[in-house]
Amino acid sequence: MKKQHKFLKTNSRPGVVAVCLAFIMSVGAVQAETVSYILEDVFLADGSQMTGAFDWTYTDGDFEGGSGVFTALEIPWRPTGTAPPLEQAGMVLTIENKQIEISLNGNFHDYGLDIILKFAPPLSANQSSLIDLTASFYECCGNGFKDQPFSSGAITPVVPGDLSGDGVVNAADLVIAERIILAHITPTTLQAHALDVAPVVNGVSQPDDMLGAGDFLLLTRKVPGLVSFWFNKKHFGFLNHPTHKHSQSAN
Ligand SMILES: [Ca+2]
Ligand SMILES: [Ca+2]
Repeated sequence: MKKQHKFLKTNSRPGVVAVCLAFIMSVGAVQAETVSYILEDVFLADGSQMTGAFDWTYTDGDFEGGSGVFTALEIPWRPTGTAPPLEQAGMVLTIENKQIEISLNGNFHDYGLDIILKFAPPLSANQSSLIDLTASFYECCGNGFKDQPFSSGAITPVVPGDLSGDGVVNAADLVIAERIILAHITPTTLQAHALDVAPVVNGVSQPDDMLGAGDFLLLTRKVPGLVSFWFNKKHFGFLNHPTHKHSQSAN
């Protein structure tokens, strides 16, 4: 007991207390970071495409320990009306840094939905992870007719405004953006997500799944640093909306 008392006494020195307080304050200041990803060119062996996007939120220094939430998802061959909507309890949507699992809980077990997408390498904040085509599989629709492997795909981080895919946002991206908005070129899935930065509400980018003049104008202001915003993709409730539409609205 005498030793313990001495130990406590040592720790109660003002300097140590200050260090402890600083530590507590620094822990309290740990920031949550979010990276948005898309399912890029994820195709089944029969040629149908699975599309989706999710946010990965983690605390500084613990990327692997983050958690993911889908913001969009469309599962091929999934008949409407025979399974619970994706936002309901029947869906099991598990995103980890090495794999995604999509299945149904016991009440809907007969539907037979079971999808595993394994990544190699694990999620990265700035690089694509390829789908492991051997370890991933797709089972759907209860009768086995649609069960098949995946034939391609990657999990790719989206840098808002980076349409060229080089990780930085500059004039070269504006050139691409202009051509997309003028419908001179069709955006890739990655470009469609990266360009969808408007509208901005209270300083937070809230993509609306539409590409229009508002997105382009925001980008022209962001490139020279006139605006700063966070890319907090709003959660869409897992509606099937993988296709970005051109819009003439200000959004
Ligand atoms: Ca770029
Ligand atoms: Ca938009």
